[in-house]
Amino acid sequence: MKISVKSSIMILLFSSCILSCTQTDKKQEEIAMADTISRHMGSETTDSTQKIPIFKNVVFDKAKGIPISLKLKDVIKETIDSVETVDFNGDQELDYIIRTELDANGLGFEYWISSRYKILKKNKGFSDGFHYRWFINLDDDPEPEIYDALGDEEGAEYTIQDQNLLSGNDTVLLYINPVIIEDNIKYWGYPWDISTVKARKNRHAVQLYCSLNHEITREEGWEIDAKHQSQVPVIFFDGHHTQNFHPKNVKNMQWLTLNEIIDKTKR
Ligand SMILES: [Ca+2]
Ligand SMILES: [Ca+2]
Ligand SMILES: [Ca+2]
Repeated sequence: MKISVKSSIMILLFSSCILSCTQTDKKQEEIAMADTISRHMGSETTDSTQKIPIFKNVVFDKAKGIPISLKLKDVIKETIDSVETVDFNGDQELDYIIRTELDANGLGFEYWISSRYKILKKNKGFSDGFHYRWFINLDDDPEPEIYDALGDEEGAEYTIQDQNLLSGNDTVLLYINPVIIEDNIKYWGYPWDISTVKARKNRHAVQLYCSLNHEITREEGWEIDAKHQSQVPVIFFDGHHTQNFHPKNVKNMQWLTLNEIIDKTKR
């Protein structure tokens, strides 16, 4: 499962660019498709089968690169390297994630700024390895949770994180093993291969397609800080595999809410 990061970083940067351009279209398509399906199902089930739950696909939201505006230059005093926009606080208004230029030591900062130009988070910037992030609301609080894939040549951490926009600190809710299902075949879910998580929603809750029954072991010598978990569950994703790495014996696939998965995998 080791990743040759040096050779793949450039490809990553390039492909994440393409990804962010195609993401919105794809998302719209998926929402439209889900709408059609639920309308269709709705019309068939109005009278006799009210009890059948109607699920709608839920997809990731991803930050998109935009030009640096004068207003943002006014808010951030350091030199801005890049700006991305996404609704990270769940109020339906696009917010900003800004990266500053790296200093001589390869250090920079990342600012999370609301649509009303309030700084809600400040993180230290990373200068090597990879860091991917997607947004999806998985619980009762309005702000989306974050699926975060962070790694380097030693290994990677795949986590679902909760945002606290008052303190500006994100906390890890769950360490996961990402697995892509493509044409009924399972592949390791490298972050550059996934398009969205397999998630669905009825009126009450979002469920994730997952497995708590597998024999996946991670990179030798790579320890993740998952002491509060009895196991690292598999979460399934849509995507297109670029490497033929198949996870071991992933069985008993089921739909569970994030809180149910946390409950069933806690130590
Ligand atoms: Ca917002
Ligand atoms: Ca939430
Ligand atoms: Ca939350």
